[in-house]
Amino acid sequence: MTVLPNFMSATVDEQRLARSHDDLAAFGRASRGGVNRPALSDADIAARQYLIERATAIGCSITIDPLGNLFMSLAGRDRSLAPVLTGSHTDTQPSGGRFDGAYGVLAGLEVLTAIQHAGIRTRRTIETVVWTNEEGYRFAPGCMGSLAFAYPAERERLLAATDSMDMTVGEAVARMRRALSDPPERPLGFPVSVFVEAHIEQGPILEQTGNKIGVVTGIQGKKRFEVTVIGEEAHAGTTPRARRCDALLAAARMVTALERWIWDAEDVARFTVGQFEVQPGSHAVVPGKVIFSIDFRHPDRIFLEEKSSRFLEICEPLAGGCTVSVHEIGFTPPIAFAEQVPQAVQRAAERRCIPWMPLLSGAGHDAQHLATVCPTGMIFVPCEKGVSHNEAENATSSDLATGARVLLDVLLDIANS
Ligand code: HGY
Ligand code: MN
Ligand code: MN
Repeated sequence: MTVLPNFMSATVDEQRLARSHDDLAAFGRASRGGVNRPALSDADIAARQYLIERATAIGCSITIDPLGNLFMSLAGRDRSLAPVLTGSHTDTQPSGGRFDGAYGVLAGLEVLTAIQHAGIRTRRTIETVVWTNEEGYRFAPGCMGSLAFAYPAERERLLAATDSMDMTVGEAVARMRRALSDPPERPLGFPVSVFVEAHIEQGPILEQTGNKIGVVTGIQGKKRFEVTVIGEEAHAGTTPRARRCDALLAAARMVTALERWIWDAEDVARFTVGQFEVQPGSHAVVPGKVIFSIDFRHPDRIFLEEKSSRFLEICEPLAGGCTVSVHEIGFTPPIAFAEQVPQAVQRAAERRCIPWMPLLSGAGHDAQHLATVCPTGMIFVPCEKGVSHNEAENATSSDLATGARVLLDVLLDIANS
């Protein structure tokens, strides 16, 4: 058994990594070739079972913490040292792709497989983690598992969060544990040496510039809001315009005005109304209530705070007899990764003569919470036309393998430091 790592012997297998993606995409396969795998759903549980079988087959130990974060650990020589973590998420958006999240988990599993096949025993344990509920679609907030890991005091609040069927996270985690035959429990949060997450870029820059590795420097900030407009239900046929308090028309005016308020010539600000609920939702009733979401992102915290501080002031004059409230439901400040990990990623790309560039992440990731408790970084690989959160999301097996090779080198570097 080779004790000291031989960088040449541990090799990422492009075909094996591609097959892993095909296998995982089967859990929650959607009609247009993508994946619909809500957090802790039957499909997500099946995906986790698949990962546990693959990891166990290469000698990993399996543990799950109170938020359902799943750890697949390849033991190092010195268990007293804090482990090196990699990984991402298996839950997806309802019309999600095959790579968002899955790639970070499968690249981590591929790295553990390559190390084990090469007979390498690293100094530190290396663990691939599946963070629970990153997308924040079934339960809010998103990045829930990594948030609890970084801030264990949030445990009870997060376990009490409910989905649209009033099932709590705690109940869903217990259900998942039973289905997975109760793997050993791990405490919530433990010392970590470094966390490195591989992910598709979910944007067009790497593809447009011909670079194959994004050395991620940080993640932009995000504010989330819920806007509620209350008017008066009325008969669609008999109610004169002058007598209407139409919540939908008022909400539509507000969305247009907010978009104009946030608009920036440099196209950096990101303003999205992804949810728009109209009540009672009958064609013959003037809408009495509308609830819509705002997902607002920008690299500059001041811009986020200054622009959003005037959202209510902009909406109220457009209410047309309705009432309006703007409720902030989430804020993740922009973060910059400490130089140690981005530099390690850059060195690994340069050592392999892979074209790379620094990139700020427009998307949120679990790394944003790990960055508050340990040196953290991300490795981006290109995805076709930058399309993501869309069933057409695509990435080539070659690009996925390139990112996994850089991840292998970075993890071996750190695990033997
Ligand atoms: O919304 C995000 O940025 C992440 O993809 N969940
Ligand atoms: Mn993701
Ligand atoms: Mn996503």
